[in-house]
Amino acid sequence: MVLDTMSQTVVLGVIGSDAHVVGITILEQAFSAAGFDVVNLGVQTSQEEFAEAAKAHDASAVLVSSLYGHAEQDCQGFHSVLEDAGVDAVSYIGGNLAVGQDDFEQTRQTFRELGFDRVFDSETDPEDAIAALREDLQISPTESEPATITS
Ligand code: B12
Repeated sequence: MVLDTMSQTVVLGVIGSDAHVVGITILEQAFSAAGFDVVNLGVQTSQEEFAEAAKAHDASAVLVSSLYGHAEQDCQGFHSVLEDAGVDAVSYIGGNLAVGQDDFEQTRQTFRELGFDRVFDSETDPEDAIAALREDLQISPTESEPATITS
């Protein structure tokens, strides 16, 4: 089944004590422009706030951002919190996910094991994340040339 982007809600926020706001502001604009209904929870968002918002809005996707190097600690148990709240959504995480990020494949593996469906680095073009979400939600792309997905 091919779904309409307009019916899809994306919950977006910066997890933990992280206050970096520029990245999610860009993501909010990009996902909105692509036709998604975006709920931006802003910076310093707790796991419970993500779960409550995702449940309340019947979100199709939860997008977590983290820049300050504490993502792994902040995301411990996150998917249990989502599950306990009854959230059934695709989950992505992106940003500066580890201090240094010398080996991103290791970082990706770490966050996949924590339960995220896709893991994006700080060089990610928002259009790549949008293309990935369209693929995961089986939404037909509006562009004739889909972006290459590397996550
Ligand atoms: C501006 C900035 C700040 C500002 C933030 C202002 C604000 N309110 O936003 C201030 C000065 C407050 C700040 C503070 C700190 N910062 Co700072 N900051 C930066 C800086 C220079 C730019 C960040 C930025 O806005 N980039 C521009 C946006 C567009 O890019 P972005 O955030 O990366 O987001 C894009 C991608 O990452 C991706 N993305 C992000 N999230 C997600 C999520 C998903 C799902 C997807 C798909 C994609 C995605 O898409 C976004 C759009 O293209 C970076 C260095 C850098 N060049 O990145 C350091 C940096 C992030 N900061 C850093 C640090 C350490 C801190 C502090 C801990 C410093 C300190 N000791 O106090 C504090 C943390 C405070 C806090 N509680 O959060 C480190 C993090 C180190 C790490 N992770 O390894 C960095 C990398 C600097 C460095 N090289 O050391 N910082």
